[in-house]
Order: sequence, then C-alpha cells, then structure tokens
Amino acid sequence: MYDLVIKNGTLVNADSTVFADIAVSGEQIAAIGKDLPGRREIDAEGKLVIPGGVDTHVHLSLDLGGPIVSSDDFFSGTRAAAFGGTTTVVPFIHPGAGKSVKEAFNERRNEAEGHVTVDYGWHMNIGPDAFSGPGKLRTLVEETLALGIVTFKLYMAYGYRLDDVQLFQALEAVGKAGGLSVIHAENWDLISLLVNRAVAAGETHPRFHERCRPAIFEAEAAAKVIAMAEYLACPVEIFHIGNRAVAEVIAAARRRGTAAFGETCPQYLFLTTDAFEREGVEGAYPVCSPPIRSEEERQAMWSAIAADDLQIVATDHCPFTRELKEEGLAKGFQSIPGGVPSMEMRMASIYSHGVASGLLSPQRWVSLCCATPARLHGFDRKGVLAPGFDADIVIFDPLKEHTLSAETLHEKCGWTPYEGLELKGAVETTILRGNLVTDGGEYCGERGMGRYIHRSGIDGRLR
Ligand code: DUC
Ligand code: ZN
Ligand code: ZN
Repeated sequence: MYDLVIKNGTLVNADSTVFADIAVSGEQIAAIGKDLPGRREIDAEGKLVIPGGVDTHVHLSLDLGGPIVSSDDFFSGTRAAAFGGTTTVVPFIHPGAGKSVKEAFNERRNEAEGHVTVDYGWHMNIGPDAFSGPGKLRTLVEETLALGIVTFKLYMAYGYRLDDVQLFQALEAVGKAGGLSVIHAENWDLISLLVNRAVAAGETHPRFHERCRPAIFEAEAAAKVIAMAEYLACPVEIFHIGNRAVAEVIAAARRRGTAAFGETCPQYLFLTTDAFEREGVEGAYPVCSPPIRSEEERQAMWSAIAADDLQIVATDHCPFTRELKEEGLAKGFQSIPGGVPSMEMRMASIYSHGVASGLLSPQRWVSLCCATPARLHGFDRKGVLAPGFDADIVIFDPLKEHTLSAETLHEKCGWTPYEGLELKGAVETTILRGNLVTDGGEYCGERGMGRYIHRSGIDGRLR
C-alpha cells in the first residue's frame, strides 16, 4: 500500500506520455503502473499529471538599493509559484563587497528558510569584486560548489558587469569546476550611450526603454560570450532571450556542437512594445531588461521554443510595487525599476498558447518548463515522473478556461501585465515531495515546507 496514488491520469514526461497511476511513498515517486493501491487516492481521470515546474530564474526580495526591493519575498513568491504549478525555484545570491561566500549564503538562507513553500537552489553572482585579489575567483567558485551551488550568474550589464577579460576568466573557472554559467547578455556601454542621448533630448516615455536597447546589440553580446564559451569548451546558458537575433546566435552555436542553451520567459511570449503605450503607470509595468519587442519578435520566440532553438522557459520574475514603478516613471524611463511577475502564470500560459493551440506537444511543454531546466541546472531528482525522483507532481486540467487577473493571482505586487489574458488549461493540484501545497485554488501547504537542494554538478553529457 502506497502513501498516495494519483489514479487514471495522463502522465506526461519530456519523452513520453502514458495513461497510468502514479504512486508515492514518503517523499518520492515509488511506482508507475495500473491499479496501484494507496492509503490516499486522488482521481485524475481526464487530467494531465506532470512533474512540478522548475523555474530556474526568479528574483525574490531583490535589493536594488534603498527602498527599491522587488515585491515578492520568499513566502509570497514561492506560494504564488506553487499556485502556478512550480515546485522548484532558483533565486540569486549577490555577495556584497567584503562579504565571504559563506556569509552571503547564510544571510540569504536566513531570508528563505522557514518561509519557502517550494524547494529551491541558488545562483551565485560573480561580480567584479571577485577579481580584486589573486586567487579570489578560484576560491569563490570552490566555496560556492562546496555549498551545493553549481550555477553562476555573470552580468554584462549593470554595476555587476564584467569586462571581457573577467568574463572569460569567470567562464573558464566555472567551466573547469563543472558548473554552469548563466548570462545576462547586453552591451552596457552602448545602452548607456543611447540612454544618455535620449535623456538629454528630454525623452521620458517607457517606450524609450526598448529603443535604447537595440536587439542587434543584445545579439552581439550573446555572440561574444558564446565565442568565449566555445573556445573554452564550457557550457553556457543565455538568460531572458526576447528576440530572433539572439535565438539565432544560440541555434548557430548549437549546430556547431557548442553546449549553448537559451532561456526565454512569458513576457517575451505574450507582451509587445504596444504595452508601453498603456495609460500612466501601466505603461511602466512591462519595463524589464532585456526589453519586450515587436509582435514579429514575439512570434519568433514561439517558433524558437517549438524548434528547440531555445530550450527553457523560466520567468525572471521580478515585480516591483505600483508605487515604485510610479516613482521611477516620474523620473523618466531610465529610472523605472525593471521586472514583471510571471511565476504564477508560466505553466498554464505555455500550455494554453503552446500546447492547446497545437504548436507544442505536451512533452515539449514539460521539457521546456520542468525537465530541461532541472537537468541543465543540476537538480537530479526534479523534473521527471519516474520512481526514485522527488514526488513533485502537478495535476493539470487541460480544459479549464480562465482569465488572468491581478485580483486572483497570488503575487504580492497587485498588478499583472497579463491582465485579461485568456487561458485554456489550469493547475488543479500541486504536490511537493508527496505533500499537497495547493489544491483547487486553496493553499494547503505550510510556510517553510520548501527545502534547500544541495546540487553536486550539472549533467556533463548535456548538449
Ligand atoms: N532584468 C530585469 O528586468 N529585472 C531583474 C533583473 C534583470 O535582469
Ligand atoms: Zn538578467
Ligand atoms: Zn533576472
């Protein structure tokens, strides 16, 4: 007798679909088969049963200085994730100047532990501080790996940005240690030039956020970092891709045999620059970096995920309150804190406009949102429905129609750039390591039930 059996569902993995029962013992999947007996049974006839979503790019309590902190903390963010069918998230550690890796880790861990309601790992940021003394970079990488963190964020923009030599050395150190570098690829110098010119010309409208960040410069930055990774023979993932030129850079590198991967996010699949023309602060809500683009680019992102030119749909979830967006807008487009909420709508939206519309197979949906992010980021017990894997399971109603609204979403910012978006398909139940977190729109988890996942490396066979 198993602890829990989900009966009669359509089980979808990245490589197969079967009609079967799935049984859980303790925290793990114990069996997949017919007529499995459970102390507790859930009927999933007519439903899809999929691995819990894995969102390998989220910002929780991101501190941009002073009062500018992203609005979802570790409880509100992970609870919203669970409502949306995501059971593993990866936020960031940014070690400040003069702080050891261990200190930075413990500080962030204290923010998360006791509050998270899904499992989590971390990305470690390698900033310019890592190059301020001999041996510092190597020590940072070694100490990070010892803490179970195998993914490292390298910025080509903002105050954390690395110059070419630092970028090369960071890629090299991470690659040699068996980790994965994840990249924010933009050309900061040219963006700064164009922003300064626009500001000097008196431009303030949010639409200038996109105009000062030409797609072709983003592609140039991505091509540069991929050239380095190719030379060093180390894997690399480009984050938040929203235009065809960057997707083509990834696809071309992969054709050459490079272990290059690309992530896109719902904002690039559902929003266009038209959103900047919304009234008042609503035109500031969709400001994020890299920016959302034209309708043609939006459609190109759907084609790219269907063609495997891009491999992951994560979120870059990073909303700020209406007040913070308003204060930024009052100073001009360049001061609007960047980021949108997408954590809760990700799984259902990709199903609806990808699978239900006939563009993607259900397996591809699971690959993009669950299996590939888990495997690429070293979560070796996540993203797959099979005995021995964590019992992170989502029961999904493929027929339920609903409309996205800030009023019913659980993210804390109180707005969504997807207001009114109609979806077919909804998360019904989210299970984390055998425990119900949400069911039928109700939260039934416990604050703090999520666990830090210590990772030991990424899959070296990945391509
Ligand atoms: N871009 C955003 O818009 N917000 C958070 C970080 C990032 O890269
Ligand atoms: Zn980024
Ligand atoms: Zn980000």
